[in-house]
Amino acid sequence: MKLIIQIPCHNEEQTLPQVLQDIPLEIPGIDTIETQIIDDGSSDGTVATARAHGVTHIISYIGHKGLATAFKHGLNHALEQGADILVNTDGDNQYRSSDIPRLVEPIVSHQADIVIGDRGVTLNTHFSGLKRFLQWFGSRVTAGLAGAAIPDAVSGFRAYNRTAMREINVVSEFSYVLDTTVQASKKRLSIHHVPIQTNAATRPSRLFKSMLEHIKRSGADLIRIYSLYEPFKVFLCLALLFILIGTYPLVRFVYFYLAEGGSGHIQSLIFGAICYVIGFQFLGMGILGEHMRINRKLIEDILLRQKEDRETQ
Ligand SMILES: Nc1nc2c(ncn2[C@@H]2O[C@H](COP(=O)(O)OP(=O)(O)O)[C@@H](O)[C@H]2O)c(=O)[nH]1
Ligand SMILES: [Mg+2]
Repeated sequence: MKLIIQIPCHNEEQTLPQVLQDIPLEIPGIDTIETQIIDDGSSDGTVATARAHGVTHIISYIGHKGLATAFKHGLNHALEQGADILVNTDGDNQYRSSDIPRLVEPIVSHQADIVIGDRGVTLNTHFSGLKRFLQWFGSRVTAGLAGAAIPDAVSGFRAYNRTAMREINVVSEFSYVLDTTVQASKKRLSIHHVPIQTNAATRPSRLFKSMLEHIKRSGADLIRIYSLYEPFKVFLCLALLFILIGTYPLVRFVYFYLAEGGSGHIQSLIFGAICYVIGFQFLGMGILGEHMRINRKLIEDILLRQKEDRETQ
C-alpha cells in the first residue's frame, strides 16, 4: 500500500521541519510512504526547506490560490501518483505526525473510507474556552446536516482511502473540511474518528483573522453546502413557512367575506396572496434544485469514471 502524506503550506519554513521529522519511517500495513507539499505562493523558504528534507512531491503555485484549491489539487495529484491512502496534516505542527499510524489503521484494516483525527474539542487545553464551545457547536451543526456522528468537524488531520479520494469533489472556496465531510456522508462513505493529541499553537491561524470571521464564513459555507446536497428539503421548508404564514390572513379574509357579505379586509387577501406566491416560488426552486442535484450526480459519475480511466492508463 502506498501512503502519501500531504501538507498544504503557506509560509511554513519554521515548523515544517518538525512536521516532516516526526513522520514515522515505518507504518504497519504500508509499503511506501511519500510526502507532498502544496506551496501556495509562500514568500519564505518553505520550498527550499521541503527540498532539504526530501519531500517527494512539491507542488508550487505562483501567487496565492487558497487552501481549498490547494487541497483539491493535492488530492488529484495523489490519485495520479497511485496513492492508496492520502493523509492531510498541517504545516504549523498543530497535529502530531507520530499519530499517523493510528489515523490510517482503520483504512489499512478496511474498516473506513475516511478517518478524522478527533482533537477532543470540548476538553482540549490548547484551545480557549470560546474556541472549545464554537468547535463543539460547529461540529454538532455539521453532524446534524451530514446526518452522521462527527465529533470534530474542522479537524484538518484526516486520512482518505482511494475510494474516498475518487468520490470527493471539492467545490467549496473556503472550508473544504466541512464541504468534504458533508459530501462524504451524503455519498455514504464510511467515516471513522480516532482520538488524537495536538501540540500547542505555534502561531495564529492563517485561515481566518478572528473568531467572528471564522463563524461567518463557516456558517455561510454550511448553508451553501447543505442546499447543494439537499435542495428540495431546504426550499420545501421555506415554501411551507411562507404558505403557513399566508394561510392565516387568507382564512381570515374568507371568514369575513362570508360573514360580512363580501366587503373589506382586502389587506389580508393581498398579504396572504403574496405569501402564497413566494411560497410556491420556493417550491419551484426546490424542484429545479433537485433536478440540478441529479444532473450534478450524473456529472460526478462521469468524473469518477474519468479518474478511474486515468489511473489504469
Ligand atoms: N496551500 C495553502 N495552505 C494554506 C493556506 N492557508 C493556510 N494554509 C495551510 O493550511 C494549514 C492550516 O492552516 P492554519 O493557518 O494552521 O489554520 P488553522 O487550521 O486554523 O490553525 C497549514 O498547513 C497552513 O500552512 C493557503 O491559503 N493555501
Ligand atoms: Mg494551525
